[in-house]
Amino acid sequence: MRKYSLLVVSFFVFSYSCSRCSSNIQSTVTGSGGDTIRIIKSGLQFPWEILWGLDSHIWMTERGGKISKVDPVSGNSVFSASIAEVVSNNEGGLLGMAQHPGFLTNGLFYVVYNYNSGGNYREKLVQMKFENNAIQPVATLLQDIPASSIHNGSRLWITNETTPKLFMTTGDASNQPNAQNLNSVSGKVLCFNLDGSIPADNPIAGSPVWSFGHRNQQGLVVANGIMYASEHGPNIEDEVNIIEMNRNYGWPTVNGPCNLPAELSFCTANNVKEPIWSSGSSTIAVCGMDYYNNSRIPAWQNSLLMLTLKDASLRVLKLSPDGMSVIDQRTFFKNRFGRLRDICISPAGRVYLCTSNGSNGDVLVEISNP
Ligand SMILES: [Ca+2]
Ligand SMILES: [Ca+2]
Repeated sequence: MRKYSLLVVSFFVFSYSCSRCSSNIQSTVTGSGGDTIRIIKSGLQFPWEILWGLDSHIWMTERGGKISKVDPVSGNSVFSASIAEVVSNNEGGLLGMAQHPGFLTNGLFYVVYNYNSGGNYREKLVQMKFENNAIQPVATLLQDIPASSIHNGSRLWITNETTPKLFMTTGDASNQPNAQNLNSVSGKVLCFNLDGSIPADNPIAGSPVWSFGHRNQQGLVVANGIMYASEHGPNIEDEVNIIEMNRNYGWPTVNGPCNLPAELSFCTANNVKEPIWSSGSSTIAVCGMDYYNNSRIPAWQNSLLMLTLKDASLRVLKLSPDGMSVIDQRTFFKNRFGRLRDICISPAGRVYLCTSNGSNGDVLVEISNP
């Protein structure tokens, strides 16, 4: 395993372009504290999800079907297994993962993956159990979700509430009108109880649909009671949205803000919720996202950390004190590691990134501040 530390100050690339930010953008210098980076694991093949587990290990999915439990210090996989049913097809495969709040005692966790059913490519949400150093499926919460070689989402997030909810993003699976079809689970944010039942207060009785009009969301995080999702735009207007129950996010009619004549009428008629950030006239392919508020890297406090594939960078989106808008945007590590897929943060404030370059050359990177 390659292991090294480098001063990264010289690699920090700043960007102040922020078409959607307010005019009072702060522009203080970051990265002056001697942050270090360390490749903790290499030889990966399209890692898709990395999460900081309740057992203080990094749990990781790889798109081909592998789940690993990684020691964040040594980088060793202390457990790994593959889900045989997973069928990886371009953007499809084993995707998002989340741990049950009681994982340390019940071993339960959730995964989303693509599979073949009767000759059709599909997606399913499965509850699994980690026990006696093995994993096994416990329950299928939702299956036969339309899937495609592109636009399958999917991230999972479990809220920190008295009665936690499981949220899941789905892509439009190449069928754009489905994003506006409330009878379809494509192009949505879905909401479940942890046993897979439908919460009684979901907007449509008996349906997991929570919000709609989404294209392909591959980042999801809840912070300070606010749910944020990153969403790929077509060739313009990647988005970061605040997800609210029963709201329409516009796809496929609306890209980014409601600023074109055809969009304005649709937005008015459908009460479309506009993004709090969008990429404007090009795309950077926004993906995994987490919320940072640790004193280890003070300049990143109260920020969304969002990875990009095409732009091959980490975007630090500084939030307003109320969390409802983006007030500053900076770009780090551009082209240093290649395409970046997902991110997690340890309680000590270390940030972990995984790449999405393929050819068994993907890595897990630790960013810390000694
Ligand atoms: Ca939108
Ligand atoms: Ca627009």
